[in-house]
Amino acid sequence: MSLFSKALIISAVALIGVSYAAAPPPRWDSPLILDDFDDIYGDAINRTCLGAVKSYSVSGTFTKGSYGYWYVYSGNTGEVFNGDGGELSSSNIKTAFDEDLQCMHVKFDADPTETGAYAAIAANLFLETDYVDLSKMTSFTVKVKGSGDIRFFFKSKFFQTNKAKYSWGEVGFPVTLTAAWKTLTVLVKDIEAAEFSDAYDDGVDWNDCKDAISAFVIELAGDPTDDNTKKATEFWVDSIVFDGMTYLDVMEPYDSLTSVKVSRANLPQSAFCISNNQISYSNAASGDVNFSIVDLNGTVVSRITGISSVGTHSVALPKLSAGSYIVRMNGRNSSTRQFQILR
Ligand SMILES: [Ca+2]
Repeated sequence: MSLFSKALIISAVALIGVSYAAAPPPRWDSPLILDDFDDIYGDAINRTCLGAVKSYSVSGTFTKGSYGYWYVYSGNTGEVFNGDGGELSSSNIKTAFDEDLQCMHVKFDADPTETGAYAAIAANLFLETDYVDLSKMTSFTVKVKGSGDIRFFFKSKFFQTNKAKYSWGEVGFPVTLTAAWKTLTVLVKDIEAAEFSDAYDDGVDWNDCKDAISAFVIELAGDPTDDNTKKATEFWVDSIVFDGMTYLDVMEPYDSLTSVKVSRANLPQSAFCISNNQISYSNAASGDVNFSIVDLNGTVVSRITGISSVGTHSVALPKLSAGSYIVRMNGRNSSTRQFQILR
């Protein structure tokens, strides 16, 4: 036996030896994730984790409602592209998300001589007309990398109400991107109106806006070291979390929660475990669950329909040839696990 194959078997055994502890059931008091982009294999690719929760609450059973969705806008020479350089629009917003990295990957461009250029990708928290109270938020955290300058900001009722006075400059935080991933946590005290805006001059900040927020936006920002000109920007964004808040804090109507049971497929951190050639999972409420088994070339080698009723279930893994596979649990928010088969 060559050293190589020995090493391969040892590492495979180590992997198989891992017994995944069953994850605790997801709870309404889980951290409030706007989006982790981990459910991008679903057919409602532009929906956010947060939006999925609301659609469940309203109907009492899980539906893919039109809540919490990503969209793009641009103008005055500003443009929005996907990672492959294709122009993004609402009809192809799916391509704004990298399926391998399970994150957003977008490029902005604008004529640097056009001072009014703008380009952005945004998520309504629920609907454009729904204002959400984020007063309890202590900071927001986002994983980000890339090149150029972007700004995260929150669309608020305050700016809508005062649009005659403040035509732009909604409260947010600018970031100069770096090639390596970094986890950025922005304290609410650092969220303020955009520099050079009338709102900035008047000291408008998070406290003015926090109780009525409609959207989270990523926009092309000026280079602070170079006259604030807007240059081509490329970025990857992942795991947008509103720290200090849970799903309980944003559910409406709050009272309906007591009668709503949560399907783990509908919440972030849905989970399952693999052991003894079986996939085990549990449903807190009934709802469709299915699994895809994918080889390392990305080919789906098997699809398994799960049991949809309430309770803990196990489904058998099919016969597979030796190799490495990824199992995806497909619900509103999918999760994945990797495993290896030895023969
Ligand atoms: Ca992700």
